[in-house]
Amino acid sequence: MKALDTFLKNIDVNRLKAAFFMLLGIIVVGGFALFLNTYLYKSRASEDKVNIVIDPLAATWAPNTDYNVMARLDPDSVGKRISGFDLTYYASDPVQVVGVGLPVAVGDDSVVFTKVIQTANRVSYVIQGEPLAISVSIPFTVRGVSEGTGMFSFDREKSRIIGDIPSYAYTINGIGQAAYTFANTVPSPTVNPNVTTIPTNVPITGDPGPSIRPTDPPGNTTSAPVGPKVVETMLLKFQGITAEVSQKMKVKLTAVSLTGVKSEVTAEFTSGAGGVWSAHDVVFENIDPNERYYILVKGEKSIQKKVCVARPTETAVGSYSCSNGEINLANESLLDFSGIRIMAGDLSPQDGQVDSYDLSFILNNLGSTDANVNNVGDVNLNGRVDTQDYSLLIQSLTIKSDEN
Ligand SMILES: [Ca+2]
Ligand SMILES: [Ca+2]
Repeated sequence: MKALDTFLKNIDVNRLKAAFFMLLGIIVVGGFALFLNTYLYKSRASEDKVNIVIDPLAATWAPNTDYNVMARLDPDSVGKRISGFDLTYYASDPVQVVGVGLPVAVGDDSVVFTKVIQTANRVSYVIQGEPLAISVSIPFTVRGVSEGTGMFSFDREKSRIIGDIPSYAYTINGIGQAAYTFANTVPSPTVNPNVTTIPTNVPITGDPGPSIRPTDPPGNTTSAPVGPKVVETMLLKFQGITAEVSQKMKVKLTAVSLTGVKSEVTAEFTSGAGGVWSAHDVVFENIDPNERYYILVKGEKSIQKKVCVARPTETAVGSYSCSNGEINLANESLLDFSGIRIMAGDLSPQDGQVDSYDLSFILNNLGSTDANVNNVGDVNLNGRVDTQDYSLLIQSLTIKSDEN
């Protein structure tokens, strides 16, 4: 009798336990699934892809200083939109991510983002209602805590980018991996083996030239002749081109003096490592050694950029701008403009503007790999006209016109 009683009691307890765990399971799984479905999880196979583009992909910077880096979420197909994202990122020593700013919808500032999660290596935002974003830029602040080279990128498995319907996550296609070098003395590029350095044990003698000798009587400054100036090396970087490509690019260069005298030359640039383009022995005619110049740079698919110093830099892509030329062109053998970007957008035939012609050329030729079409519309030189080219033009709409 007692044995039977114990047996029944055990059944009751086991039943209760089973019921409790079943209920708990329903609550946990149901609640978690609802959260994941709404924000994070892929509940059905998604053919559509998004690229995570990091800009810049490579840079050499001073340690212990904050630098801005943009991560852009770009759907790979036209008409696809983003309603939220959950990104897990990582950085390796000495790179540290010290901040994540408010995301912006590229080309549409009416989109409102709400933060869901932010931890040490994870950030998640959803969009409040409509409109949704075509492409999202997220500003990260990085710094190097010591000298050395480190990586910054995103975890494909843990990151989610949500489409225009809840529970519809994109397949994350390409993820850029950035490599940042931090050095106390940034070395000058060694692209030209012909440049010889002066041995340190030989004192520099001789006349440094009248233009940098303020004590000269005024009459002497006219002795330096106006004539051609050969710049041994010029370096450029173009927005959206972050690696070496097997192409050359014709670039129009105009040196403009403070009195408005112009010297124009078209130079052919060759692509190199890290997206740095170089040209050698560029000849500017009629350069006055007593003048200061700025240089206008216009690529085959670019908006014209005005550069006032021989080695300009910028922290955000496209942010460099200047007014007065400070380049003593006659004295410069290296014009290193690779610290800034020449922005894309004015396609052939060029009219000095990023306008509906340029945008519609890309939209009308999306997916094309035809050589003639690519010559006009493949802005990032990846071999086809695609949404990345479109995004690059959208970014340039804030600049819109050639600088002069
Ligand atoms: Ca145009
Ligand atoms: Ca392209």
